[in-house]
Amino acid sequence: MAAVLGGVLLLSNAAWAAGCSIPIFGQPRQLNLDIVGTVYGAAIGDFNNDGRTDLAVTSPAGIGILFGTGQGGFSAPQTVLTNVCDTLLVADLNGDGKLDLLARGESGSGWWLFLGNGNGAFASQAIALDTSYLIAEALSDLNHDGKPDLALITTDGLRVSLNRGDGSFGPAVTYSLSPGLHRGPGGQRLQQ
Ligand SMILES: [Ca+2]
Ligand SMILES: [Ca+2]
Repeated sequence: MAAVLGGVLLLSNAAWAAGCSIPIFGQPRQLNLDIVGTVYGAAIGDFNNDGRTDLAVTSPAGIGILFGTGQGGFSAPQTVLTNVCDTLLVADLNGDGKLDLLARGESGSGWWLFLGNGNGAFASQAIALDTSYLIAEALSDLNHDGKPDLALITTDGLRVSLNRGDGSFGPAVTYSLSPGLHRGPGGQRLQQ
């Protein structure tokens, strides 16, 4: 498990007790990261394909990558994109074996697709996504075609956009949700 709070990374090892399917986390270990300003979002992945898990963070400086040392540490952040984003999702969106980033611009100012080149650098392109009334977002292969799709929880319901295979997404299909599943912007459950 990993979480970034301010410029501090909290790591905790997970273990499974015998016969138990719920992981047990050890005491968190704190790493001070050289990140200036507020961290808006973070995601993990091997962005330079060296077999070591790296950390991507978005802050007022843009998107930075902290390359994993493989021994629990990270390099100083390297700003690889100057786009200021408040949401960061990771998956190989175009199926080339290199991790890509999908990010929402600051305060909902559009979405960006950052295609990874496998050495920690990214090419950026703006993409159109209807993310109005957004509460939460996730990437997952929802139709079992091997391509990560985009699922958005909005106040209108579950909005699913299928990946075309090149990192772009088709038109959204909205599924209604039980009112009990709706949550407000602060995470609170809305009244039915
Ligand atoms: Ca790596
Ligand atoms: Ca890719």
